[in-house]
Amino acid sequence: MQPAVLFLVSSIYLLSVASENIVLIITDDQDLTLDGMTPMTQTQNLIGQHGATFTNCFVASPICCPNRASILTGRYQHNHLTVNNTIAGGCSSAEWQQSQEPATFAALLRKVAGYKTFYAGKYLNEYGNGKVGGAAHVPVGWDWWAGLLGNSKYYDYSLSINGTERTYGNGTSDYFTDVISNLALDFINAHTGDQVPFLMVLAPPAPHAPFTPADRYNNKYNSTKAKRTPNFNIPVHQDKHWLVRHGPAPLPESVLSKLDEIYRRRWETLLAVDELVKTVYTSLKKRNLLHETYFVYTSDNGYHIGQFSMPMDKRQPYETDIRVPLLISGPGIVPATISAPVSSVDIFATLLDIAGVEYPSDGITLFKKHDNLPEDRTLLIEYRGERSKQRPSSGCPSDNDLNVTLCMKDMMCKCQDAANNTFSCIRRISPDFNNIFCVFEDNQKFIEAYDLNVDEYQLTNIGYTMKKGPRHKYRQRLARMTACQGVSCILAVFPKARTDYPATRSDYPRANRTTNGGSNGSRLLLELLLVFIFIPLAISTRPLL
Ligand SMILES: *[C@@H]1O[C@H](CO)[C@@H](O)[C@H](O)[C@H]1NC(C)=O
Ligand SMILES: *[C@@H]1O[C@H](CO)[C@@H](O)[C@H](O)[C@H]1NC(C)=O
Ligand SMILES: *[C@@H]1O[C@H](CO)[C@@H](O)[C@H](O)[C@H]1NC(C)=O
Ligand SMILES: *[C@@H]1O[C@H](CO)[C@@H](O)[C@H](O)[C@H]1NC(C)=O
Ligand SMILES: *[C@@H]1O[C@H](CO)[C@@H](O)[C@H](O)[C@H]1NC(C)=O
Ligand SMILES: *[C@@H]1O[C@H](CO)[C@@H](O)[C@H](O)[C@H]1NC(C)=O
Ligand SMILES: *[C@@H]1O[C@H](CO)[C@@H](O)[C@H](O)[C@H]1NC(C)=O
Ligand SMILES: *[C@@H]1O[C@H](CO)[C@@H](O)[C@H](O)[C@H]1NC(C)=O
Ligand SMILES: [Ca+2]
Repeated sequence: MQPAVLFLVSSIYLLSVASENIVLIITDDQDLTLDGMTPMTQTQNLIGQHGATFTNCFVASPICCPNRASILTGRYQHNHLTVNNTIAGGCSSAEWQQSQEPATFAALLRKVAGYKTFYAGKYLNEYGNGKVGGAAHVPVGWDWWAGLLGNSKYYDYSLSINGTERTYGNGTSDYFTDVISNLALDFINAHTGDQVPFLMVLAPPAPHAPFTPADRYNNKYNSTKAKRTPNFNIPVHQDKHWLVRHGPAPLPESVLSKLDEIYRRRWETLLAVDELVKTVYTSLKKRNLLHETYFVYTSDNGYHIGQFSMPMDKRQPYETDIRVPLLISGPGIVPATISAPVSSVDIFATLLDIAGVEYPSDGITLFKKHDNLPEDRTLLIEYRGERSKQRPSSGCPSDNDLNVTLCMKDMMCKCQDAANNTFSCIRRISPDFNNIFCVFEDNQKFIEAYDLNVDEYQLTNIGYTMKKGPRHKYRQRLARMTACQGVSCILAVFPKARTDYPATRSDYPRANRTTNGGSNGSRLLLELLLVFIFIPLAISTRPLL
């Protein structure tokens, strides 16, 4: 479905030369609900305790490439059109490179606010593929580029270093997280500090499969087991969609011990990330740059291990998979725990706001004033299930069905994904409400809905037991959100915000920033010709569910 497109000319106003640096750390598959932040003690000390800890941050899509695209562009999946982890699904595809990559936060910060930009780590899963430019393709907006070719690995991988492929082997010094740390130090040490601010993005592979800790952290969590949440390995869950119902439940002890091992190894991989954060923090401190640097720490998606007797993965609409950590520290941010609901699509506007740049997106800035973030917000979560690319040889009966994928013999042949594991959900959090409503695009048009105020572990699907009226309203709101663009992604379900959110983002009142240092704001006015797809949507003023 291709929406009608109206091209708007928009302006970007750079009101002051920003002086604040930005360090964004994006981990791979780090959950929040299964205590995925526990190993990050330094990170919690240095960033968390000095800044804002967001307790209700949700991904736009519980999968790597689509959500990384949402972080980079501030757009929901239906707007950036990266729908899965393959080139055909828009992951680092030619279309992405042409239409989305020129307007990532990096491209805008560099072009409009004069930032010097640095990227080291995993980018988009298909980045570096020969069909889409290989290692020679350096995405628009990056001055220093060290992007991983392909998906997360810890050893034996290649990076594109400023467009030239460099391979890394199996030696201790090749450990990817440590390589990122060293590249970051090179960049910081080369930074002269006197003129332009910098943006650093650090995207380590942890705690993604294959869960390889640095040698020095091997077995650090020997006695740690997968978290036994109340929904862990429960035997009956007939109210879930077909993929969760499929296969044996509960899982036998032999599988649980494998899950325990994966859980602890994930934590062990994170210890090197915690060290990376400390290393970067310390070196900025030595360079006397801390007081003018923002840190943002998040993950591209969450993770489940054993919930509802599913082995381990993301790709599901449950809290384990859709919640991610988010910490922000920096000048003017007072230590606080923020419960306002926020999304991965908000990171874009937040980073631009730090630099005083405005550009339309589906999210809102979190930087402005945490207290004033909407307390009542409905967020969108979209996921398109993948099929097998070729006939799998897992040895499971499902090998004949190309519509399912990621089936593992040593996990009782349970499959982690299927083409019809495709869903969209609205997740609402407000002082009164805490719920999710999902509709699957499968033969049953299956509905899952939970009232998390009374059912934190999503044990009871109320999708079919709620009254017809509320279900109809949920459906309408979901339909609006899955078609939203720009401000309508807020307006569609937050009518009171109508006056708060003007028609174009450039009308947005600028927030004042608290800064200690940096260069003076010489006033500049830059005009850019921007193309933005904008569709005004009917706004409901009906009371919300
Ligand atoms: C990458 O390019 C930047 C900017 O030109 C340069 O300063 C840096 O030294 C290069 N990095 C490497 C490892 O060659
Ligand atoms: C690293 O080890 C793997 C598995 O042993 C091997 O296939 C690969 O060739 C090695 N890579 C390098 C660069 O030596
Ligand atoms: C953890 O277990 C492994 C074997 O399973 C053992 O080699 C290692 O010494 C143990 N480490 C600690 C810290 O207990
Ligand atoms: C990814 O999405 C594209 C576009 O919808 C589709 O053609 C392709 O089959 C999907 N890939 C997988 C592995 O499901
Ligand atoms: C796979 O899904 C397609 C529709 O997406 C359907 O036409 C086909 O029959 C399915 N194949 C199997 C083996 O179920
Ligand atoms: C989803 O697809 C799988 C694999 O083709 C099929 O076995 C299953 O019946 C489908 N379920 C629904 C609810 O569409
Ligand atoms: C920012 O500061 C200026 C001057 O001090 C003031 O007029 C303006 O209202 C402030 N803006 C906000 C959003 O607080
Ligand atoms: C800022 O501007 C004032 C006057 O406009 C000047 O005195 C001061 O030195 C400037 N500070 C910096 C850091 O450039
Ligand atoms: Ca991921």
